[in-house]
Amino acid sequence: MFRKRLCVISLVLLLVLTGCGKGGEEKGDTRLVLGFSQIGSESAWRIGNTRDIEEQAAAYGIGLMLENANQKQENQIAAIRRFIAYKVDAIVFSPVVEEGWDNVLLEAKDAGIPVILVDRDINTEQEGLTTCLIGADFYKEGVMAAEYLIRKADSLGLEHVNIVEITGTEHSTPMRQRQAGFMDTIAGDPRMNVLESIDGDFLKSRGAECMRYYLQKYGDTIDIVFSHNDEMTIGALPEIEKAGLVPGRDIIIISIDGGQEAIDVLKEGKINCVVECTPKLGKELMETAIKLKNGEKVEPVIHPVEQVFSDEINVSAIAPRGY
Ligand code: GZL
Repeated sequence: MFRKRLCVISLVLLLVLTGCGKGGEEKGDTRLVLGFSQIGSESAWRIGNTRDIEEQAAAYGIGLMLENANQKQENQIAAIRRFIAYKVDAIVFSPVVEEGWDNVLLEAKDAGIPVILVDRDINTEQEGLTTCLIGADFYKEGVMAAEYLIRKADSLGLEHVNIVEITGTEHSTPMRQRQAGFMDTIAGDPRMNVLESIDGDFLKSRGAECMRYYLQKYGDTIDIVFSHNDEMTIGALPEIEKAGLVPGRDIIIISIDGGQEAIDVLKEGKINCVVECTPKLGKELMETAIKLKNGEKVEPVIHPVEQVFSDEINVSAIAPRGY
């Protein structure tokens, strides 16, 4: 307990001395200060998202107290409580899962601190606990993935399509919405048959495990892999090759995120479709935080425009992705 208290005291001193906490105001530092609880570092997407937010905060001259939760909701809740104690101008977080936020966000509301959701959403009983959400339309990403699959089945003349799904973190917004968009879109197509769906937690290692399980159970009857992020997709590819199958030809691979590594294997023909989910949300976040500080109205939901990269286009022309 002592060590923990000493740690918090040293952190507070660091923040005051660097002007990160509101204690910096006594020195005339009127910079906006944001408290940001980031989910973790589980994927290239997440790392790119963190980097972009840090770069944009520096570009806008906004103070950023960044805490990495290492995929744990309890770490995010503790971080939000620290941000409340430091009286930051706004709390920003990407919720690892959708439920379990009501109490801590009520504390933020009682403290008069606005909460901005970045990337993912929450599901609460209470109204008005957050000010806005800046993040992708995950349902639409699932729809775009399924629309590609329908076009691919048409072009290949497939009459029966066996699909395995590797989902993102259970109870998270991207997992729920990507799955809903995909399944709703194929629901009316009698060719489509979902063999099974397993949680890969957005991790490369879990993507490999899920694919190994699927190949042992279904072998070469699998026609399609629908993977909720590039990390899990990249993890799955060697398992397909070890089984003597050619990814991108024997099994059609559909992924989401659009990071450089996935685009590179798309160019090699090992995957067939990557739906973009941009991690570059920092500029919108900073502009929204400034509007809130100035008492201006902000949009409740801000979705970036996203595209689909696939073997239907000239993939060699895809510019460097930056994440
Ligand atoms: C999507 C984001 C997801 C990415 C994964 O906006 O929440 O979490 O798709 C990341 O790569 O881990």
